[in-house]
Parts: sequence; structure tokens; C-alpha cells
Amino acid sequence: NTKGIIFDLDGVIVDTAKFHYLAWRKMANDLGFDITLEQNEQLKGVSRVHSLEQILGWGNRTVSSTEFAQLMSSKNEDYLSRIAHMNDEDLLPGVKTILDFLTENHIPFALGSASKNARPILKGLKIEKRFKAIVDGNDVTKAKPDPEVFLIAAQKLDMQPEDCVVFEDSVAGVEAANRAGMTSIGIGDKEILKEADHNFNDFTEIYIDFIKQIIKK
Ligand code: B16
Ligand code: MG
Repeated sequence: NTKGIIFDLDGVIVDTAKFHYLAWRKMANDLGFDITLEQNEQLKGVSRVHSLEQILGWGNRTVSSTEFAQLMSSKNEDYLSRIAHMNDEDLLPGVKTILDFLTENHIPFALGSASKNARPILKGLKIEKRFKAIVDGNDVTKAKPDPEVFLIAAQKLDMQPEDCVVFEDSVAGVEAANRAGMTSIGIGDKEILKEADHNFNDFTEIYIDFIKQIIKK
């Protein structure tokens, strides 16, 4: 028996974080202010609605609900045009090796992402069919750091939360995994993701032996 694995998408499987940043930054610039890379850290893993609320707060802007909806939709169009040409070469380094190992060894894995664009992105990367379950921003009512997205993923994997291991690049996502009672693995800056149970800079640092160890029940 093995544990189940849950992958975050943006910043873990593929580097869409930089495209989210560019698209939000362009929107902010059009509104007359800027957002920094440091501020962008706080947007990782955060839903579209909460990201926009946060950004408008930074710029001291209030907008009508109509304008709010327009800003979200034009940001998303801009974002989609930036990721339109993504393909299997855009998998982050080391990800393919891990997915291949899991697939070959029949270890089930799921996606647990805040993104409403997750399915088209996975399709573009040509890995959509390899996931036993895909839970994304369209399936949840509560955004990370609420554990809902990971708890639904565990259910779909037929696993207890404590038997799940989550790979996350965001502070909100690590908190969500911890609150779900799962093992959290932070991918990225250890100083930022200090609440994670294990930390790696990226997947090239993770050896199959480590995977074998953490999936043991
Ligand atoms: P969308 P993840 C998150 O995806 C991103 O990290 C976050 O920056 C983004 O705002 C959120 O998805 C919503 O994305 O606008 O595509 O619905 O990291 O949870 O996979
Ligand atoms: Mg992420």
C-alpha cells in the first residue's frame, strides 16, 4: 500500500506564476500603480478574486463590481494569451521523471490547484490523462489556505488525508496542506515555505529514493 500524491499546478508542475505576475502587473500599470515580485509571492496559490482584491488594496483603489469583473476577465484573457503556446517542454525540470516513476509504479496522483485554467494547461502539457483526479478552482467554494481543494482530492484518490503528500510552491498552499493533515512538501524558497514538512528548491533536487520513502504507509 502506498500514499497518494497531490500536486499543485502553478509553480510546481509548470511555471505559470511568472505569467500571472506579468498579467496582473500590466493590469496594475494600466490602473496607474505597480506590483513587486515580493508582493507577487503573496498572490501564489491565491484565487483570482482574492488576488484582485489584494492588488486593488495595494494600489489603494476601489472599483465597482462591474469594473471588478471586467478587470478579472481582461487579466485572464491576457494571461491565457501568454500561456497559449505552452507544451510538454514547459514541464518544470525534474517533473517528468517523477510523474513517469509514479505512473510506472501505479501510484495514484491528483491535481489540487486554485486555478480555473488547470485543465487546458494540463492538456497543453499533455499530462491531463495521467491524473487519477483533477480538482481545481472550478470545484471549490473555499480558496487556499482553506484545505478544501486537497480534501476533495484525497476523497477522489480514495485516500485518508493523513495518507496524502502535497507538493506546493505557495505559502497559502502549504498552510492548506498542513490544515488538511497531509504531509506538505515545499517547492521553492525554504525561508518563505518554512511551514512545510520537507523543502526542496525544485524537483531536480528530489531523488526517487525520497519519493519511495514518503509514499510508504
Ligand atoms: P486562475 P495553483 C493558482 O494556481 C496560482 O498560483 C495563483 O497565482 C492564481 O491566482 C490562482 O491559481 C487562480 O488562477 O486565474 O488561472 O484561475 O498554484 O493553486 O495551481
Ligand atoms: Mg502554486
